[in-house]
Amino acid sequence: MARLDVTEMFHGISFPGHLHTQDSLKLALKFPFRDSDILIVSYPKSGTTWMQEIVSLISNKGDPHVSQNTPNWARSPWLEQYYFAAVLDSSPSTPRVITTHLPHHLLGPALQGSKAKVIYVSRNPKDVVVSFYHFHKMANFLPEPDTFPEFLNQFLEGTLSYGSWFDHVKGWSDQTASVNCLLHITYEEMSLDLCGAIKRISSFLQCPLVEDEVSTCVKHCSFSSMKHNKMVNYTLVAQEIMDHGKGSFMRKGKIGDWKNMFTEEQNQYFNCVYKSKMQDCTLRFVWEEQKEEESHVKDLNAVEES
Ligand code: PPS
Repeated sequence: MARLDVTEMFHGISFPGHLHTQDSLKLALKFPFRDSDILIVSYPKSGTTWMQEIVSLISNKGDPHVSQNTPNWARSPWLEQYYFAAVLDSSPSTPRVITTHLPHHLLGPALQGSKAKVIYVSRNPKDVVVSFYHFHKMANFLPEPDTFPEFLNQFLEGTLSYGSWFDHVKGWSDQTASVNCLLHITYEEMSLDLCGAIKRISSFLQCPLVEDEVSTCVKHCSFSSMKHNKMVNYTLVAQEIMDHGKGSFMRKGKIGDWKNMFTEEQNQYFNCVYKSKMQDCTLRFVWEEQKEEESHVKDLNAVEES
């Protein structure tokens, strides 16, 4: 299945035709979840692969054998991709670990009534858009990106593949009541305290670890370990599908790389759009940079008021 230039429009969202078909997308919405399933949910470039690795390592008590010998897409396949059913049938993993980029308004109904454990990973959208931009350059199944300013506009308008970041994050965070068992964790939390994040996730999965096992998990899911692990760094994917000469999937793995791409104007515009689109979001996100900017704005307001 190549279909590198095909785009599937599904419920108003575009999906790369290389990995998705109308049938695979329709089937995803009717998937019969089991209460024992673990579902990793994210908007692209938010730390999906990292979470897949963390869950694999936790399930194996820190033993890296599985994560060093089975590709991540076979261990925790994407629900909406065309090969999903075949991979899931042959997957040895119990509980089943499933990944998805689908928004809540599409997948929520299939999860209703299920006790599947959902882990939602989010990341500062400024870093998401930068990571996504670089990924578009190397992934031949995604449209060649325009200039960064144009790409940024498409991100803010929600017209890129997989739809709007804002709708995705708001959908999964505002609807926690309709998902029985949901853990929301950010890329930033994992980056700032990987050990603490692993403990939180293992406790949520009811898979307790002793300190030594936590340390081995930390070691094997560090950025440098994962960058060199071909089961997760996507170097197994053929050059015509991902052009490894144009970049690496494990690119920088940092918080705040957006500062190297955004102009001051773009940052201000982004903050305005963010504020207006997120005003109805009940959850407060602690993006480091945003906090600094907000306190700066508060300071300015205080000066204006005095
Ligand atoms: S995808 O295509 O949606 O599955 O991409 P996703 O895995 O969600 O996101 C890829 C970004 O996550 C970074 N990454 C990590 N950062 C820190 N530590 C670890 N262990 C790690 N693993 C993956 C990866 O480098 C991409 O971010 P950028 O900013 O592009 O480096």
